[in-house]
Amino acid sequence: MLQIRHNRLQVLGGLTAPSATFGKQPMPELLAADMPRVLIVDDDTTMLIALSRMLNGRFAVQVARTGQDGLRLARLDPPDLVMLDVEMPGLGGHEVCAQLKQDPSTSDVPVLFLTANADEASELRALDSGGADFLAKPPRAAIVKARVGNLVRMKRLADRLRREAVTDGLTGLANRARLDEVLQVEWLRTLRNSKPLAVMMVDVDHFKAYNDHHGHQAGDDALREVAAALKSVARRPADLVARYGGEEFTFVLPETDLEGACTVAQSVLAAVSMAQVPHGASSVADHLTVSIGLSSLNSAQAGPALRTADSASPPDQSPADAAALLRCADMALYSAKSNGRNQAWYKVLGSQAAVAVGMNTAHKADSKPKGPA
Ligand code: GH3
Ligand code: MG
Ligand code: MG
Ligand code: MG
Repeated sequence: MLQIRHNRLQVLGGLTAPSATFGKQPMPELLAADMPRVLIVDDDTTMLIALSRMLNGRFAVQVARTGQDGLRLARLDPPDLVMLDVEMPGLGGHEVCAQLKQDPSTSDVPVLFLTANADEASELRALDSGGADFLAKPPRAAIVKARVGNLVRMKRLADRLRREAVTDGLTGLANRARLDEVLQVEWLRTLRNSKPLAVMMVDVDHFKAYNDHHGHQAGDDALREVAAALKSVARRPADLVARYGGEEFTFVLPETDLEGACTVAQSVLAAVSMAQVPHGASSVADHLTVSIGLSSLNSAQAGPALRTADSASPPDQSPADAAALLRCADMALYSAKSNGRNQAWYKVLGSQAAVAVGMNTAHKADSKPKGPA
């Protein structure tokens, strides 16, 4: 039933389920999607079996017999908890824990130490090396379940808080804090790798009028629809679409040149139009539309652009930076608005003027613009 291969064994879903044994067909999809995952690392196979049995049913258990294998498995797919034997030949538990804590991909995974040496000094050392808790061998089932349960609950809560800290509550898109962080990272990466970077500001047209006409609740629903349409366009893994604030959204498109960004902008105009969210008070169309301003930084421009403030902005002595790229996109957005909305304009960082990307696609034939552009 339990097979050991290459000095490690892997148990998915518990030791007693035949489908869960390593070497047969492991079927992760059979696991409850949110079953907490526990990785046990111990050189003693009897201990691995005993601990796995204790956790079976409530946790998806994976095991490793060496510190090296434990580290490798943890990095491959970080679990919710690592149970770590202190005394192992080769890489010992303290060293494994220290390495897990140094690696950003595993640093948030709590470590529960197991040791036969339950004295004060070894308990302190375990905690000093970054361990979250400590269990004396031989382990007792009730205590193991309680400690593992507590640590996993805290880990999941911390994960949720981390997720919520970077997510916009209304739309589920990345929030402003996440946008700032990603933009800064991508800006620096662009300068380092000499790859282009594009950003795009997307602003819903006549949204105040939408709220006034359809109600604030419908306004919230409409923003969710727009967010879904934008999300469907940002397809590359590195693309980010965030809610900048209110009815404004921002795309960060790494390794995307001006031409690529213009294509994305046209897809955004089309996707929002196709969502066909009725807008009973727009001068532009009978459905919700957006205006877009985009800007790009090409690798060849990275040098000069870094030294020159945007030439069209008011006198500004500060060097160009990621924020300057956003400001530049915002100026292009202003042009898109003042030229009739439901269109995209671009402005290259350091250039004088914005240029139209797309044509108006859905003007109401009989409508006059309402209010100032
Ligand atoms: P323009 O075409 O020039 O962009 O006009 P606009 O009416 O869209 O722009 P304005 O800045 O005048 O108004 C933005 C509106 O967006 C006003 C505000 O009430 C609404 N808004 C911002 N955030 C939310 C939100 O979370 N929910 C709802 N329902 N409305 C919001
Ligand atoms: Mg041992
Ligand atoms: Mg706005
Ligand atoms: Mg608006």
